[in-house]
Amino acid sequence: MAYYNRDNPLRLAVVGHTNTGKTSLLRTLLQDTAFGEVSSRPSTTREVVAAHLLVAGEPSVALYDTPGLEDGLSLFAVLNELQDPKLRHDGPAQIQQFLLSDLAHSDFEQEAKVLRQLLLSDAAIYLIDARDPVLPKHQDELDILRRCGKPILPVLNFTASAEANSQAWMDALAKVNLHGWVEFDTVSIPEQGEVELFEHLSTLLPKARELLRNLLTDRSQRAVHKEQAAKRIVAELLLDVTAYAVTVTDKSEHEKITQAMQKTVSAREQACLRDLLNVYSFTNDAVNLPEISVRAGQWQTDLFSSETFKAFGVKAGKGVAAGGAAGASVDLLFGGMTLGAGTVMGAVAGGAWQTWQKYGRNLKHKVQGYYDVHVDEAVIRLLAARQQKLILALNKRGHAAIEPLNILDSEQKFQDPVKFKQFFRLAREHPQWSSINKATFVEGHERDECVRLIL
Ligand SMILES: Nc1nc2c(ncn2[C@@H]2O[C@H](COP(=O)(O)OP(=O)(O)OP(=O)(O)O)[C@@H](O)[C@H]2O)c(=O)[nH]1
Ligand SMILES: [Mg+2]
Repeated sequence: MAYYNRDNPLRLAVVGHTNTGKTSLLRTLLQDTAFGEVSSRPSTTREVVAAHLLVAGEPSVALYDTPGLEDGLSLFAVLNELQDPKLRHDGPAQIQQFLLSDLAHSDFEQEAKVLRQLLLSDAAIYLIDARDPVLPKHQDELDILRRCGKPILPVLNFTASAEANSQAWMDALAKVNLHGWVEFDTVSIPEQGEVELFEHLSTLLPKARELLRNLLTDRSQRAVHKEQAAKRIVAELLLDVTAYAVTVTDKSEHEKITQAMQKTVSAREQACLRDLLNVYSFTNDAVNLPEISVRAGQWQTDLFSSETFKAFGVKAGKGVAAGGAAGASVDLLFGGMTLGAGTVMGAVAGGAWQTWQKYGRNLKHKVQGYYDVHVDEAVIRLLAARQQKLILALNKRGHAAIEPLNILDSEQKFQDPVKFKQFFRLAREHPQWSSINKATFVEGHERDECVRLIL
């Protein structure tokens, strides 16, 4: 039986001067953007609030958010005044004595809540705003907390700031024999930040070693699952958009249709964003996603390139040669010339059945004067790049962050998903795999295989 469990959770009090980011740290550890109230005003948290971290589904670690300490100097003086000489070497008894005094229910009510909770906890996580200079009020505060006789793990917050005085704080901590600390910016977590935090705690709390090891394993497994879920969401987006096809039957409608497709694709990307935010437990306002300019391309040039003609064993006649002339061939067929139909049908009869199957839908349309409009390949690459960037940013984002993320739509530095080409070709050939085309949407094993190509 593990020492700590749901009936006897490991109790960690998060304490420190006011406005140092205690509630923010809880939000980050709990991965809950809604926990407590975070504000740049001092004394935001007024009561002790508990929340639990799950280990194997059990709430085995209790975190206590506490009100900020404000007046360390006065409290230090009061404690020394109250001090019974017999209790000189008994810090916890001194604190108990203070908690029984009237002052603990009047002038120092907030401080009393913190100390009461710390006496009931197994350890303290002591939050420091590393931008603060080390002042006597902080040192007195730390002295008071140490009297509770609990292990203290200092966490230097705001370390990403240019004004951080991390070294001064480390020196001050060393002077009171606190030689271990963690640098942990609660808004943008350094990689391994959480791991370091819990590993340091386990050196301070030998009985909690097994629990904290399990907690870390749990959290890293959950991170892997999240990433897998996120990749799947993105792959579904890419398949939906790549396979998305709208048939144009009247050329004058082309512009209107492509504009409507742009809107549809943007909405589809927004839905993907919502799903991703949900996987990472962020709210919808966490990310600003600038509209992507979704150009809708066409197949016709591909389809009626001299290459395609070659594939059909059709000899492109005059005006249907390579390069720029491909356009001419389109017009030729578009005009409803029987030449196109006849030639193509002839090719089919001539044994190009597989090729017909591959391009059949579009050729048939084309012959009838229809064509399919698809979203440009460049747009699909851009969508892929944006989602990759977004996932990287969400992985790093702490749940205490308040500023929305800005995802720029630059394509640079990002690689296509592996097997993108294969995926792209396959998706284009199967408009029925796009869930955007609701009327024709077909799920199944083959579609799933296609999604897997880019996971
Ligand atoms: N840039 C940055 N801002 C942070 C960080 N941690 C907290 N903040 C901000 O600092 C302010 C105070 O954060 P809180 O979490 O409310 O601090 P607290 O210690 O709980 O404050 P009280 O409850 O008033 O004692 C808020 O504006 C936070 O957004 C951090 O790591 N980096
Ligand atoms: Mg708070």
